[in-house]
Amino acid sequence: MAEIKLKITGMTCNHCVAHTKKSLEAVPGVESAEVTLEPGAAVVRGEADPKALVAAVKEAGYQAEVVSAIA
Ligand SMILES: [Cu+2]
Repeated sequence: MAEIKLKITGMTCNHCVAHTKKSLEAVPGVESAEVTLEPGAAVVRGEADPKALVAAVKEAGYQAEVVSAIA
């Protein structure tokens, strides 16, 4: 299973964290997503397209960039 790490900016509270987690877990292929506020980051497990993950975070109202993607 692949593990993709994202840097996320724009989250300010635990509501943002929950919103981001929900958005990531809605992306096809995602098994689980762990999101932290400080530092703003996510670890996504599954077989998702990293670009789709970034797009989902943007759609939720935050900014994301891929830090690493381990197949
Ligand atoms: Cu918030």
